[in-house]
Amino acid sequence: MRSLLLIITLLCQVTLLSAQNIQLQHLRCEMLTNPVGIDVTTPRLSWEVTGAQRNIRQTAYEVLVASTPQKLAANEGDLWSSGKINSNRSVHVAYAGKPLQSRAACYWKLRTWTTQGASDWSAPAQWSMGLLTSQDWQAKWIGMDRGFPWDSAETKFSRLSARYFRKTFAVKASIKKATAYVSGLGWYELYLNGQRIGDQVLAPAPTDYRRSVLYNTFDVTTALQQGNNAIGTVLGNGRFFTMRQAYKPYKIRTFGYPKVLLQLEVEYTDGTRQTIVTDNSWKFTADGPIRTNNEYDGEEYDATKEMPGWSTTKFDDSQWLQPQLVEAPGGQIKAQMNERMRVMETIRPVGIHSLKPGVQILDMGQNMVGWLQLKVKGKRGDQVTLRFAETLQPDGSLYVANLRDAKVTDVYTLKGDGIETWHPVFVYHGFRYVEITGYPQAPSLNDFEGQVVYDGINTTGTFTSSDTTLNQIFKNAYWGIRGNYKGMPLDCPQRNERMPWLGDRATGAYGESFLFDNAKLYAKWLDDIEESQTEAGAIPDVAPAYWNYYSDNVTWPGTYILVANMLYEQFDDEVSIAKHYNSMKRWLAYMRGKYMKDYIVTKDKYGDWCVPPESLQLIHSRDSTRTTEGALLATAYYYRLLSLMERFAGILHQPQDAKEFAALQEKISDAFNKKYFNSTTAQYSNNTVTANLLPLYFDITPAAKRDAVFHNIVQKIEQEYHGHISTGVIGTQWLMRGLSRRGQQDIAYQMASNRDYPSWGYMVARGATTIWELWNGDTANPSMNSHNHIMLLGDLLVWYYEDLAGIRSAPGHPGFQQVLMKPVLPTGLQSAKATYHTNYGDVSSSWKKEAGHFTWQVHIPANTTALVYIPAANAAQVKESGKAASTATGIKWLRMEGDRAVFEAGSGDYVFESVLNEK
Ligand code: RAM
Repeated sequence: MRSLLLIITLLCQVTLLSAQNIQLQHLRCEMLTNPVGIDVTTPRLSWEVTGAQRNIRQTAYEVLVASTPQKLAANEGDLWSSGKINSNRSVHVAYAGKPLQSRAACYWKLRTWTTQGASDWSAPAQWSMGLLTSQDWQAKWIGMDRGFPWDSAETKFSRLSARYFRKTFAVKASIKKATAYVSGLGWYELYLNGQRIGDQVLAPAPTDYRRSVLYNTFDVTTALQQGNNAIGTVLGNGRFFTMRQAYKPYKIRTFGYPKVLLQLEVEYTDGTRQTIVTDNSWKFTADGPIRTNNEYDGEEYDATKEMPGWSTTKFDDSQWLQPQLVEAPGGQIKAQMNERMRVMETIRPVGIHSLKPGVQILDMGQNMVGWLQLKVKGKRGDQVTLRFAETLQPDGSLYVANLRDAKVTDVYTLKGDGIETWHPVFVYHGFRYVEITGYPQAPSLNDFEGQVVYDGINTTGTFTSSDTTLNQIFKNAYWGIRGNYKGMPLDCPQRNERMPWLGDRATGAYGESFLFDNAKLYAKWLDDIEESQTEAGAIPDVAPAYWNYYSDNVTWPGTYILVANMLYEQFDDEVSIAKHYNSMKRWLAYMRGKYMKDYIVTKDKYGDWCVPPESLQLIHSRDSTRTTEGALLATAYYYRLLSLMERFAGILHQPQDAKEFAALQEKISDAFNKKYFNSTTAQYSNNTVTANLLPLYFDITPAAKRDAVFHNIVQKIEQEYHGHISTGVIGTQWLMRGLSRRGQQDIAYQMASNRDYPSWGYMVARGATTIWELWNGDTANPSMNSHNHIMLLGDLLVWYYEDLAGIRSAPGHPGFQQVLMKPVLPTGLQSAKATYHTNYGDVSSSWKKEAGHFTWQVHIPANTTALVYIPAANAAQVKESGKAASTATGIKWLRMEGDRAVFEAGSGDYVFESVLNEK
């Protein structure tokens, strides 16, 4: 009896101990933390299991979803009670409860069982449903389809004044919940009783408004007051009113004058409801402080025109107009499922100098994207003018030639009321320097703050190494990538372009996914791309197609398929593949029907865009030995895309399609080799690195010839380019992996760490703090020379993580459920350290080489395993935490593979050591 008691006590202790040690974190619904107003009816739930022990694997879970927090607390999952499910799945578990209705609030939690004990119930998380059908909307679109005398409404540089709307209404006591659903186009700000609602800026995310219009949802329960209330909204142009560029109507899409749709729903404790909607009972003015606004040209704010209290009940709106009921923009109204933009960071300027009396130049120390906030004191009517640029001219003035005709000018007119603090709201600039004119006193650094604006997504990756050039390139990439996220991935943030070009992100999106949790942004972008598809099946080069570029090439539109593959590999997102599969197939068929001749795709547009030119002044090379034939690029890419489609067909259980894609690949590779391959010299076409690399990397090259083709690539780089890059936007997407994974990591490292032309390090040596559009960005023609583009990165960031740090999702285990940890160790690089937050938690890898000794600290998140490749002559050389690795817990010796000892490791922290046999 006593021993039984003892056993029971012991068991309790063990369970208790386990319960404390296994924890659940980062509960997410549709990859978002506590999202409000979603419109996915089968949302996918994910969580992270953590614990200090090694080798934690989830064996089962139980999810509860309740309609109230009280029910959840009482363990009553009235919406869904999954029961104990034996499964190791902790990412994208599809909701399988009662059908979810519009407006439903869902509170959820879960517990898990693992190989190392069970968890307690997690802390609760929540999501809410948005308005799922068009019948849920009673609101009407309102606006004013004309300009005002002070607007330059339809000129080349038209900047409308912002439009203000307001309405007062009364509510009863005992509000249970109030929710606002709003779409204000191009961009809106929302106010209730004088208080700004939410921290989003430049919302909603842009779309082709003829196809989709996104709305945002806010819980405004606490912003309402008993009795009278006032609601207000301000509209800016954004991408909706783009008359500014309407001098090229064949090229640029504009959608009309700004308009808003807003619905505020109040739910009382007694079960009754009240709905306040936009209609012609609202009041309207365009005569407020924001005199002009435009994404490209800037914002002008006149504080003397402020309307104190304009979104409160006390305001007298008798002078305001009645808005018009206007036509709906046409697109389907949908919840914005990607993160809203916010001010994500603030930075202080590092220097200021006077250019001439009354004009100063401010240096932010970093090429950034967002706006400048200023603090200023002066007389009513004083005007401060701000102009922005990425670089300076030799005389210290702004260099604006590369902005083309974007005016990038903000103007603030003072009201003369003590210290005034201001920043614009309907614009962003890409800049490092600001020219300040008319500042009333001598400005000091403390008067300014740079506010960095981009999508509110988490930074997920860090990287440092013993090489300062690599580290600075990484930093430049980090600033460039985030600055160009604007609800869609832009090419650049500063000149009169700012377009979501597909080709720039083909492999870029993949590299970026190691630094940023960009899953939702890119899932949204795939929707944009699908919406831009023509009846016939064409996909444009820019999507949303604000620029009407349907040039029918393969390499730019092919990003559609490459990005879907990235979402699958990095985030285990099958839904995007399923959603877009038919459109992708349709596009490939369209291209085949129109442009494939004898299994060669004949049409191309941009070539291997931006190969390093032979002269420091040229934008594009004129030397035909540097450029690669368009049809070769198109056909090789088409082949690659087919192999991804074959894979997608497998995932979606479409064996017939898979067979057809495979058969077509075979025909194409035969034709390709016949047309471009010289088997005697083992060269493709004119023997550029790109021409040889694509067929080699894509497995078009006959197996027996691969070494010889690779040898040609290496020779070309070493002998003709002396260890420098010679590929453009296309070739560079495969270059660093292509070299490293065939044993030439030293050449890859040399390219990555060079500081002379052409290289990423050359940009660093010239003081760049972002990545340039051109390899010779400091000397080339300004007509196409942004200093904040990310397309030249190619696969560099993928290489940083997968190859240098050795953090890669193991093939066949999408989304990092198994991590392949196989760092390459280039001669001369002494250490590398990276962390990457996967859907399971942090993976980290930190290795160093010291006098023939290799030390490697690794962290593997719970519910994953890793294949760990340790450099060693044999397994016996490998130690873990000071002891023979073969005796360590959590790891299993698998085999020797070349100069690596391969172990399988469960989750946990490890310190591996071994002896290095460096040449
Ligand atoms: C430029 C863009 C973009 C590129 C196209 C082809 O205008 O900046 O980066 O994709 O050209």
